[in-house]
Amino acid sequence: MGVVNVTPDSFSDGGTWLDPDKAIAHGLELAGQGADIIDVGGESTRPGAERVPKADELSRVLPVVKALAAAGCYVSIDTMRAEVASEALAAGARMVNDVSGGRADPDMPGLVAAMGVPYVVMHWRGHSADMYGPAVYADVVGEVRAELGRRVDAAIAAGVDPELIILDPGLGFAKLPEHNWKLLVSLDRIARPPGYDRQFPVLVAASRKGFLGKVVAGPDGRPRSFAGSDDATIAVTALAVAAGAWCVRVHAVPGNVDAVRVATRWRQEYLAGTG
Ligand code: PMM
Repeated sequence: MGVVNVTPDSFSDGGTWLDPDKAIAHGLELAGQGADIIDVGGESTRPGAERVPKADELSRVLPVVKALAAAGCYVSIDTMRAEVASEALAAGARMVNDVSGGRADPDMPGLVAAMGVPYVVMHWRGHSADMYGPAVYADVVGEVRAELGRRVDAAIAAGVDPELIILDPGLGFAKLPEHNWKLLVSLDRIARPPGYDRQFPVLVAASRKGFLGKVVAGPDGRPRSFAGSDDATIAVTALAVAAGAWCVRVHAVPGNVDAVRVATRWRQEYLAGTG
């Protein structure tokens, strides 16, 4: 999944793709580089971000979704608002990526159910204005699983087909670096919330996030720049896919496509060997 943030203020690429023509060209470039899904978003969720008015979000994403869908891209709409999701689906998007997992807008699960599209349900504890206040866990993996499980219950109760639900641990959203790493090494547990016998597909969105920049900090201890974290992102992609992740959401596609291919082959052999 390649990211097209049509925002002035996303943490790693804010402002770069705000112009619709540039955003469309970028989405086409990511698709040409091998992204199977193009995720278009019009509201930044960087720490401290305030909400964007719905009209602004719509005017940012709709022309981009429409053009990319018309060009044959499989487009995902990254939004917490049911009305934005609805209009984006009408404009040709085929999947909904809701970082609030249905919590920000109670109409979202019903809309997704009515449209019958894949639904990314991310773990979330509140809006980005206070990103780290709720980052308090006694057992981060257990709590994220339980809270995701309740979002899955709510989605299914609203009529969403369980086959279309994708889970996301929400790296960086109410998570400190140590929480992100614990979740990354527990993807198999994230895939199976309490009370469910099935494995849901898992999406991992570590790309360029600050916890990666810290691990590859320079000798002076300064975290790597956002774009300077792209190789670290590729490393996470390989590890996450080898551990069973279904999808990775990334800003720079080419190296990640190779990592997905290598890790998929690795996992195939691993699964064959372990019966
Ligand atoms: N992170 C961001 C935006 N959208 N969607 C999902 N499903 N999971 C995420 O972790 C996620 C997301 C924020 O990062 P960005 O500014 O790079 O888009």
